Amino acid sequence: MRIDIFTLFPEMFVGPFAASIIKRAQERGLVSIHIHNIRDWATDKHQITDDTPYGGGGGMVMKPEPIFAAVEAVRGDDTCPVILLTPQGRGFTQAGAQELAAHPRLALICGRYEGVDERVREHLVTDELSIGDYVLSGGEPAAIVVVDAVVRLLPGALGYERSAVEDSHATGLLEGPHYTRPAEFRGWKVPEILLSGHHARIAAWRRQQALLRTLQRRPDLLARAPLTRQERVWLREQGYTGPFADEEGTERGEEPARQPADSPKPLAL
Ligand code: 6GU
Repeated sequence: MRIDIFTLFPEMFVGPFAASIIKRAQERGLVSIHIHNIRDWATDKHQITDDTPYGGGGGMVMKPEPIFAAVEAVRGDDTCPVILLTPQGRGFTQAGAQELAAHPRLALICGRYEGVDERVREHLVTDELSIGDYVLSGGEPAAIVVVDAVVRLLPGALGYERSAVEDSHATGLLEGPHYTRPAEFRGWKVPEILLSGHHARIAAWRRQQALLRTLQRRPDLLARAPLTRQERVWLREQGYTGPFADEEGTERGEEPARQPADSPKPLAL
C-alpha cells in the first residue's frame, strides 16, 4: 500500500512514523508513506498557502491551487480515495479503517482547523473524515491516527496476527482485562481461571469479561455487536435494556441459519 500525505507541517509526522508498527511495516515493504509539503506547490514568491475568507470573518482559509497542484502532481493518473481530515468529516471507525486498508493507495489531505476552500472538497476530495467530536488545530494528528489504524490491519504488520481480529472494536466489543507475571503483585492476584490451563473455560471467561466491560462502559456498542442468543439473554440478566441488532442471532462458531436481509453492511467510503 502507498499512502501520500499532504500537509503544511511535514515535521509533525517524523516521530510517529519512525516508531513501532508503522516503522516496521515500512521496513517490511507493506506500506510506503510519503509526506508532501503543500507549500512546495505554492507558486508565488512568498509561497502563500492560505488567505482571508471571502465575505469576511476571522481565521484563514487554505487556498485551492497548491492543494490541487500537489495532489495532481503526486497522484498522476492514479485514482484513489482522496481523504480530507476535517472536524466536519464522517466519524472514523474500525469499519472505516478496514475499508481503507483494502485500497492499494490512499491520499490524505490535512486541513487546518479554520478551513479549506470549498472547491477542494467539491472537486478533489472523495471522502472527509473526523476522528472525534473535539477540535484539533489541524488534520495532522488525525492523519496519524488514520494511518496507524489502517497500517496495523495490513497482513504481516502485527507480530501476533490474531491481535487485529481480537482487538477491541474488531469483535464489536471492548476487550476485557489482561494480566501478565507476576501472578501476585502487592497482594493483587491474577484471576485463578487464567492460571488453570483450561483453554475453553478461559476463552469463555474472556468473552464474558468483554461483554461485561462493554456493558459497563460502552453499552451503545452492544446494539451492533454480533452476539449469540445466550449472550443476549445473559446481558439482559446483567441489566442491559437496549436493543440488539437482529433479534434472530446465531450461535457463535456455527453457520448462520440464514443471512438476515437487513444485516449491517460495512461503511462504504
Ligand atoms: Cl480530522 N481535524 C481537526 N482539525 N479536528 C478534528 C479532526 C480532524 N477530528 C476531530 N477533530
